Amino acid sequence: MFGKRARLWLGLLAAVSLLSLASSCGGPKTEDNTNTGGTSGKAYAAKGDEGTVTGKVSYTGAAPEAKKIDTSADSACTSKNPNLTDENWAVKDGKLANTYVYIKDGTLADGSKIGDWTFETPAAAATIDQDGCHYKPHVLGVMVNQAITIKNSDPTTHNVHFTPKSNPDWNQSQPNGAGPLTHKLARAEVMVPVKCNQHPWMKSYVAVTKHPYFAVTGEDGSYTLKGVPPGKYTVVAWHEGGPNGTEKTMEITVPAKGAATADFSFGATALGQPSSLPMLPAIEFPMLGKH
Ligand SMILES: [Cu+2]
Repeated sequence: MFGKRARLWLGLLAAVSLLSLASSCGGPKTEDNTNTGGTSGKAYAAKGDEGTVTGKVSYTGAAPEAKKIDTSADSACTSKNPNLTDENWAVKDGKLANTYVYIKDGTLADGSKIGDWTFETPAAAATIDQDGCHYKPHVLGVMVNQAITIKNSDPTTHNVHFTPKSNPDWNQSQPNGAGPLTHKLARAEVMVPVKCNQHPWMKSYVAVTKHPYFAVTGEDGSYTLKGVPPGKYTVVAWHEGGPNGTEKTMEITVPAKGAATADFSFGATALGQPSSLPMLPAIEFPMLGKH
C-alpha cells in the first residue's frame, strides 16, 4: 500500500519537474503558456533577422480571353456595369494577377515548424466590396479570425455566401443600401470560394492562414512576402484555373535578413494541355493491338 502511494508521489514529482522543464525551455515567452489550445502555439516575436520572398507569376502561352458576362437577369447590374467580364484569368503582358501565393509549410532556422507558432491577427479588417455586381478584390488573403468587412455598393440585393470546407457555411442577404456585414473565419483554409446567390456569375476567393506570409499578385504578376523568419519553406502559388484551382509548389530558403525568389508559371501546361498528351494514344494503340 505504501509502495503504491510512493510510486504515485514519484510519478507526480516527475510530471511536475517535466512541466517546469518545459516552461523553462520556453525562455522569456512565459505568457505563451496561456495558449492551452491544442492547435495554438508560441506567439512569434520578430527578431530583426527576417527576410523577404518575392516573385513574379507568369502566364505562358496565349492568354484566355475574358468573356463578357450576361447580366440581363438583373437590370441594375447591367446599367451599372454594362461591360462586365469574367475574371478567371487576369493576364496582362504575360503576367498573371489574382494568384494567391503563401507559405504552406516549412522549418525556421531554429528547427521549429512555421505551424508551431501563432501570429497576431491584424486589427484592421479586410474588405470585400460588391461593386458593379462583382467582387473587389477577386482574391483576398486574411488571417484566422481577422474581420472581413463586406460592403454592398450596388443598387441591388446581393447574397454573399462563403462556401468553406473547414469553416462553417455563411450565407447572408445584403439588400441595396444595407450597412456592411462582418465575417471571420476561425480555421485556416485555402481556398474558400465566395459566391452570390442572387447573381450566379459573381465569385471570389478568400484564403485564411494562421500566419501573415501571403500575398495576391497584382496586375504585373508580382508579389512580396515580408517579415519571413529565416528558414526553409514550401511556397505555393494558387490560381482558380482548373476544377479545384491549380497549385504550383516551390521549395525556397530565406536567409537571415535576406531575400528568396519564387517565380511561378501557369498557362497551357498547367491547364492539362501539355504537348505530350496527343502522343499518348499513338503509344497505347500498338500495345492494345498485341492483346
Ligand atoms: Cu450579387
